Amino acid sequence: MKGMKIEMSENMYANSEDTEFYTRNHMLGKGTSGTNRDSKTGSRCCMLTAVCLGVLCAVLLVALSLLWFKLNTEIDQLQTSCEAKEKNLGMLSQLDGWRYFRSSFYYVSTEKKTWNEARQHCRERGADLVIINSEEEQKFIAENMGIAWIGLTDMDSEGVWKWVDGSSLTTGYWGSGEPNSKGDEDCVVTGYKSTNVKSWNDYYCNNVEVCICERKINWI
Ligand code: MAN
Ligand code: CA
Repeated sequence: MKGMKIEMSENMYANSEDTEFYTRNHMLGKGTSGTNRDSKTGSRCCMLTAVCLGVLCAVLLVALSLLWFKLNTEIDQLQTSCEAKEKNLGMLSQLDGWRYFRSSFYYVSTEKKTWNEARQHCRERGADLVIINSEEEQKFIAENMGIAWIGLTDMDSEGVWKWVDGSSLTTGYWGSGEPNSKGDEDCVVTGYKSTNVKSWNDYYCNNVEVCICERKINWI
């Protein structure tokens, strides 16, 4: 049907062109042969170009769809394999006392130590005192946790809280009324007074407490 329509309209177009050429050439006293044929060839050429472009578009569309499908499949596969790896890491870490959470291993010491000794204890295990970057992480470490040292101190400059990697504190989970140091409480514990998420207290660095060590995973 479509083919017929195209052919019909093409004939109509050709016919109207015939008439136009006939009239023009008749008035000029010329025949209708050469120029008319050129025009017909031109219009066929246009049509062919349009068809070619259409086919090209269709091919591109199919290629893009295939690429999109392939990419999505690969992303799905990667996600599944990452989830499986995370699960394995989680299971493995429980074996020797380390717990896994979002790209880090955590370990709670059994012995009580001063803040400096606690930091040393973590470093000897390829870790450092924990740095808390989110509420989720704070919730994770606060779970079933009493008082424990974390990697936060203002021992270099009173009131300027720094993590053990040198970064500044942005969000703190201080207990009510904390920090309240008068210059003598430069190290921070979590789990002070309550099991609430907001449970940090600035404390004497020479007090002896258990500590939470964190070892980040370098995926690269
Ligand atoms: C109270 C509070 C804390 C403080 C300790 C020191 O519990 O004032 O902020 O760190 O005493 O023992
Ligand atoms: Ca305090």
